[in-house]
Amino acid sequence: MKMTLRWYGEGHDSVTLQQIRQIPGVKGVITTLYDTAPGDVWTRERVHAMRTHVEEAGLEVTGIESVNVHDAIKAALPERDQMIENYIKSLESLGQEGIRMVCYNFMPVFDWTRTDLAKPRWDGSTVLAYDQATVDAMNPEDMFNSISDSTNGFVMPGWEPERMEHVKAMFELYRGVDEEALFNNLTYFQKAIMPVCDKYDINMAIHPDDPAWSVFGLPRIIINEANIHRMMKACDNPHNGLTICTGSLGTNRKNNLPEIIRGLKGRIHFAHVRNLQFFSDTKFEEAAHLSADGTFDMYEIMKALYDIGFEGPIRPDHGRTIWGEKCMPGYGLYDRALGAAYLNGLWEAIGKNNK
Ligand code: DNO
Repeated sequence: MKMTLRWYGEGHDSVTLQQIRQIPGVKGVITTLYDTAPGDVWTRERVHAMRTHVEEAGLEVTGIESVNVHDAIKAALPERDQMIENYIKSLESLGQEGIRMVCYNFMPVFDWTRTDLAKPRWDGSTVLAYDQATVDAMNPEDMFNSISDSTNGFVMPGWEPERMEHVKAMFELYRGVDEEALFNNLTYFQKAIMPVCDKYDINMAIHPDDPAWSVFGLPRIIINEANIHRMMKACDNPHNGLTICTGSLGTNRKNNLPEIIRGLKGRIHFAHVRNLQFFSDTKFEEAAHLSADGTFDMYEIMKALYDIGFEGPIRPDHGRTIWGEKCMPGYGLYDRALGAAYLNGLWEAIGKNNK
């Protein structure tokens, strides 16, 4: 595996490349062109500038999170083929610049969903949290307002104000798109982009839905092992792969994370590893990475990745906000650096034990 950190780009992140470079074992960042909208074409010039900027700081661009997918593709609207063509052009620019891992999601309207971005924890830190009962008492606009009011001035990925101004209209787009239709639209998209991925050896890594169930009645499909295998078969190309995100797939406690990993040898192209603490099946908060601090056995998760020969990028996922840091919720430096050190330690121990 290659240890990385997510970085939103100059001017969009409180963390600097210089700080990231000092985290032991981190050689690269997972970044994006944060000011682009879904459907925009990423030009080679812009990708080149991004890559050079990161390399000048002594790091590499190990992958992209995310090249977002336009709603016309997800909902099969008349512009979908045009939007797919634009997506292919963006992949072409990335491929030409030697960037070979792209994370994206196929969630309608919202990306990840949380009900609290700064829930105080017993240890004095604050964390992202989710409670289905709160969601049930809200409408989507309230959800957007509550999220945008508590981001410490940062724009959260997937919650860009321009998109959320049209929440109601966005819901209209998905009227009639059930899980089956969404699944077919995903396969259509994946099949269309595989030739460019084959040409440049780009690994596509779809991100699971977070939480792993329907929110506000919208269909969600990347939620369990059976659906993920179905997706892999429907577009059976090694470049069509998964981001194993323990904190997302793990929201459904029926999902056995190490088992899911073991069943996907060769098709996991990116790993987000973090821990959750549950209060009920639909109420949880994000914990420190340490196994003992939450519900997941991090050793078993890392061991499963090790055993399938995982060589792709991995990153500590959301961290707690600690030590008074002012940062985007979930994306501060301190707790993610602790997470990287811990995951590196597990990996080293598993490797040595295996010899
Ligand atoms: C949240 C992230 C997601 C993820 C996208 C991938 O913090 O894990 O926003 O980046 O779903 O497209």
